[in-house]
Amino acid sequence: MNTKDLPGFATKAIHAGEEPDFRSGATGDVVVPIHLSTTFAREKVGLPTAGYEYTRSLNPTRKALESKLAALENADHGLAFSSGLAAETVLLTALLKSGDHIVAFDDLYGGSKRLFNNIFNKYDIRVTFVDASDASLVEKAITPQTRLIWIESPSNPLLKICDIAAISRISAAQGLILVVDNTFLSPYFQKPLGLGADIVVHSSTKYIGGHSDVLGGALLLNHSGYYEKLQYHQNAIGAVLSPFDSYLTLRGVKTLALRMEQHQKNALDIAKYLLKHPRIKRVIYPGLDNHPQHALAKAQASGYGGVLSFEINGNQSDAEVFLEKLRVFALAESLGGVESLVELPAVMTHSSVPPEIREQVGISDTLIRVSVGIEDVDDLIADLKQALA
Ligand code: P1T
Repeated sequence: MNTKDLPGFATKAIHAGEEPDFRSGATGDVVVPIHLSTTFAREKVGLPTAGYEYTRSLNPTRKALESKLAALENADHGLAFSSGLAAETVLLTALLKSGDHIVAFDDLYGGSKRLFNNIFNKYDIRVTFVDASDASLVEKAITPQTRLIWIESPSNPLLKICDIAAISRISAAQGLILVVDNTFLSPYFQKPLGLGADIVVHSSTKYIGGHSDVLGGALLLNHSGYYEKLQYHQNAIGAVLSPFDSYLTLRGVKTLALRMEQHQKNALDIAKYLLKHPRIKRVIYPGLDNHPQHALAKAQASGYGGVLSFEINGNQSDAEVFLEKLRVFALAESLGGVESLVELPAVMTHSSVPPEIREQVGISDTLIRVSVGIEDVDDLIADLKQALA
C-alpha cells in the first residue's frame, strides 16, 4: 500500500509511515516497533544497513513519525524534534545568518518570542513584531534584510487569524520564507502549505501527541533544498525526538481526527455558555460569529479548534480565585491534550513577554486561556458554573 495515495485524513493518520514490512525476515508489524538502538551495525565498511548509521541522524521509529506527519500536512518532507522550540531553533539556525531580519506576529507563544528576542538577537538576527492579522502591516515591516515571515493562526493566546494566502503572496513576491506555526488547529483543520506557506511548525506536544505525556516538535515542508539544510542542522545540533517519544506521538496522532472534532464541539458549547454569563466580559473563539475574523477562519480552515480565551470581570485576583476553584479543569500551561486545561497567560505562558508589550498586544491580567478537552461537556460546564458562582 502506498500511503501517499491515501485520500482520507483519518486513514493517513493511522496508516502513513507504518506500512507493514513483508520483506524476508521482517515480521509484518502493524505498529512500528520502538527502535531503541542508538547505533546500527553494518556488514561492509562503506555500506550502512538500510541507510541507518546512528540514531541522531536517522532512526526507524522517528522516521515513521516524520513520514506520517508529512502525509498529514500534505508535505514531501517531515522532521521530528525534541520539542516545538527545538524545531524552531533548528529552523532559524539552518535558514538564517547574522544580519537577517524576521517579521513576526506580535501574538505568538511567549517562548517563541523569547527565543527570537533573547537568544537569536545574540547572533544579530533581528525581529519586528506586527499585528499580522492585518496583512498590510506585515508588508510594511519588510526591510531589505528580511528573510523570513513567522506567523501563528489562530494565535496564542488571543486567537487572532492571519490571512495565510494573502501573507504568502506578499512573502513570495519578495522571495521570503513564510513559516506558519499550525499547532492550534493541527493538520486536521488547517493545511498551511496548501495556502502558500513554505514551512509548517508544530509543537507536537499539543494536539498531535494529544495526551499531555510527550514533548515534541515538527517541521513539514515541500522545498527539498530547505529540507536538506534542516536535516543537516537537526543532526548537527542533535535536537531529535527520542525513539520512545516518537512511538508515543505515533500512537497519539492516530486519533487526531476524532479528538479534534470533539475538542471543537466542546469548545463551541463552552464558548456559547460563557458568552451568556454575567461575570464574563468577552469571549474569544474563532468559531463564534462575533469573532472579528470568523469569516476568514471559516474560509481558510475546516474548523476552529479547541482553544478559547475569555476575560472575566474584575481584576487579576478575581481571575485567580476563579481558576483555583475549578475542579475538572486543571490549572496548567500547555494545550491540546484530552484533558481540559486553563491558565492565566499574563502570569503563566506569556510571563516572559514584558508587561508593556502584553498590554499593547491585548493580553490583560484577567485574560484566561482554556484548552477544552474531550470530557463530557456537561461536566465541564458544571465546573465552570460552580467556579463562577
Ligand atoms: O513547548 P514546546 O513543545 O517547545 O512548543 C513551543 C510552542 C510552539 N508553538 C506554539 C503555538 C505553542 O503553543 C508552543 C508551546 N505552548 C505552550 C506550552 C502553551 O501553553 O502555550
